[in-house]
Amino acid sequence: VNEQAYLNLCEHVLNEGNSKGDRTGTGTFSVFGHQMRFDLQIGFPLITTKRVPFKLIASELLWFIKGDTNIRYLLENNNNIWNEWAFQNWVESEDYEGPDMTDFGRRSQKDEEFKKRYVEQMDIFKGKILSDDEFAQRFGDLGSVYGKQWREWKTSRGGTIDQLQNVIENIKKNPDSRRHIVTAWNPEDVPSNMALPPCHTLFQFYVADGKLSCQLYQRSGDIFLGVPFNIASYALLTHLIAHECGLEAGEFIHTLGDAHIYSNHLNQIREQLTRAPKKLPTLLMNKEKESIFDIEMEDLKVEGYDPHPSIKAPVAV
Ligand code: DHF
Ligand code: TMP
Repeated sequence: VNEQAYLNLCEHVLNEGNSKGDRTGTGTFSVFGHQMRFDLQIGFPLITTKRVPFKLIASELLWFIKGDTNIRYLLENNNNIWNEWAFQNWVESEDYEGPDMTDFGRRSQKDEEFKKRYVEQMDIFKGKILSDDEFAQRFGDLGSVYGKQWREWKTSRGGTIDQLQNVIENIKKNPDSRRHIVTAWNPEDVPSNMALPPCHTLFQFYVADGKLSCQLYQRSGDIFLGVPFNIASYALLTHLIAHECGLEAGEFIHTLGDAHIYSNHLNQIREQLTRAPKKLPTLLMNKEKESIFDIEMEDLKVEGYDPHPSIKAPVAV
C-alpha cells in the first residue's frame, strides 16, 4: 500500500506533468502540489522498486540532528550525497588552481574527457576535506543548511534557538499542541548564506491515540533521486522522536510543492514502474538510547529489505 503512493506520483507526473525549464538547465516534468501518506505501522517506507541505501539516509539524518553542516562527517561515513555542493565552493574560490570546472555537473555527463578531470579533482577535494582541518572548515561547510536551522536558528537578539530540542520537549509536555513545528526556511539566509536553499522547508508533528505523526512541506522534490531519501529520512526521524517521547510512530505525510522528474531520469522511472513493489522492511533501533541526540549509526538498521536492483541516474547540480 505505502509504496504505491510514490509509484502513483511517478505515473501522475509522467502523464500530466508540465514540461518546465529549471535552474540546473536540465529540464523537468513537474506538477505543483501533491500529497502522499505513509502508514509507519505497516512497515518502514524504504522504496523497494529500486535499492535505496538506508545507511546514507541514516548518516545524513544524524548529521542534521547533530547540527553539523560540514560534509566531513558525511565523508567519514562514506556518504557522498552532498559532495557536489561543497566542491562548488572550492572550484569557485581563489584557492582553486586545477583545471576549469565551470558547470561541472552538466559537462561531466556529456564529455568523457572532462569527466576524468572532474573525478580527479573531486578525489583531491575529498582527500583534503578528510585530512586537512583548515581546508575542511573553509570548503566543507555548506552554510546555514538544515543542521544549522534545526539546532541553532539565529535570533535577532544574537542568541540561538534549538528548534529540534524544543519541539521534542513540547511533544512530551503538551502533546495536543498545534504548534509542533520546525522550520528550515530562514528568509534572512536564503539565498546568500547557503549552498542550496532548503528543499524540505517545514515539518509539523501531531499526537493522537498514542501515536506520533509527522507532515513535511517540501518546496521542491526531485522525484527519482531526492524524494525516496526524503521519505525514508522523515520516517526515521518520526520513529526516533516517537521513541524518545514514549509514543508509537503513526503516519508520515509528505506534501510536495514543485514535484518534478528530470528529463534525464525518464527512462529510469519508466524502468522502475515496470517493477512490482515488495514487502517493506522493518526499522530496528537501539531502544536503550532514550535521547535522539545520543543515537549513532550502529543503533540503526533495517531488517527484511529485499529490493529490486538499484537504478543509477545523474544528479542535477
Ligand atoms: N539536487 C538535486 N537536483 N536532486 C536531489 O535529489 C538533491 N538532493 C540533495 C542535494 N541536491 C540535490 C541531497 N540528497 C542523492 C540522493 C539524495 C541527495 C543527494 C544525492 C543521490 O545521488 N542518490 C543516488 C546515489 C547515492 C549514492 O549511492 O551515493 C541514488 O541512486 O539514490
Ligand atoms: P532548487 O533549489 O532549484 O529547487 O533545486 C533543488 C533540487 O534538489 C530539486 O531538484 C529538488 C532536489 N532535492 C530534493 O528532492 N530533496 C532534497 O532533500 C534536496 C536537498 C534537494
